[in-house]
Amino acid sequence: MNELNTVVASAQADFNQAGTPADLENAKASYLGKSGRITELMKGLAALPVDQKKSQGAAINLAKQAIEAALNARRQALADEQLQVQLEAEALDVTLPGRQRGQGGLHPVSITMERIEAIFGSMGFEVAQGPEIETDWFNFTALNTPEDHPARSMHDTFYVEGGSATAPNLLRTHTSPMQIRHAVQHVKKHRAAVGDGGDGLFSGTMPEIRVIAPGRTYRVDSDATHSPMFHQCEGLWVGENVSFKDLKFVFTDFCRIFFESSDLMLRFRPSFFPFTEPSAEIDIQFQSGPLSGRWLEVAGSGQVHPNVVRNMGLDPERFIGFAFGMGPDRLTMLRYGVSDLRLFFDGDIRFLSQFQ
Ligand code: 2NL
Repeated sequence: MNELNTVVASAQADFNQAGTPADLENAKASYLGKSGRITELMKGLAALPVDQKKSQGAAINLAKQAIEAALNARRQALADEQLQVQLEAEALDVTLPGRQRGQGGLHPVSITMERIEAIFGSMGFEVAQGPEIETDWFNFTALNTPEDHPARSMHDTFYVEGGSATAPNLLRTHTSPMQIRHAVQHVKKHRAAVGDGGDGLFSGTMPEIRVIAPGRTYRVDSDATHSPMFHQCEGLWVGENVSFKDLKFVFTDFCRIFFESSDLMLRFRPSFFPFTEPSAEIDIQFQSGPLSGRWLEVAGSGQVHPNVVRNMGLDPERFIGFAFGMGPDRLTMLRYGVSDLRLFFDGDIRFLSQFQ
């Protein structure tokens, strides 16, 4: 009896000493294994007389159960300990703030484009958008550009596949071709609506054409103030009685709203473009702020050339109007005081995020 108590006490002590499940299983073997203490005691029963066999057998069984109970308790304790360590290692601080998704925003030139569209929209202008790959006809010929004009040279224009050998397709160098497309459609739709089947120049009555064409344009040019891809926004207003006075009013109003400056001055300086006659560069002058007092060129403009009116399908004896073209990239530089155009196209988030 005494010996059994000692064995149980010794097993409990060994089990409690075991620091890992592997140690514990080793300790178990020396009591319950093939040649463990309990197993050896069981084997010894065979040599005892029958009357002692029964009582001694029951006593060994009790000891064995006590050892198994101690073993299971220690197994559980080790498992609990291990779980505790794991929980501590994988602890989450649920009070930390969540990770935020970075907030996106509009590119500064897109902000300018949206402002331009909203301002001209409020003056009754439609917005026309169309192909960046153009034909020679829409980009040059329809706009009264002479065959030998330098803008047509390979040094200035990106030519692409398609079109004819003498008039290859190209990346549009301005957004005027879109205005020609819009005007031609406008005239066609109107003639169909009023049942006019004629195919000559139109000289009836028709709602005015009032449209802007914003978008990407391309020229072979690259330095601090020129990018091979840049933006343009052109405007066109054609009707029976639209004059230079209307151009001055519309563009002055636009500039004062765009630059949020009611005392902004404008100057129309004589110039030349193949598609307008007469033509004028438009300069602006701020009356306050860092650019105040300097004349800054912001757009080209003029009365639409009769040949261009004709290419819209309209009789120039009846229809007249004005057009203008401006660079939203440059307008953005002026509005925010940016000195290098290339910053807009480098995609550096440190620069771009300043406009949000
Ligand atoms: C400039 C010059 C200009 C036009 C663009 C135009 C369009 C049609 C008919 C006639 Cl459909 N003209 N556009 C007219 C004058 C100047 O732009 O320096 N742009 C940045």
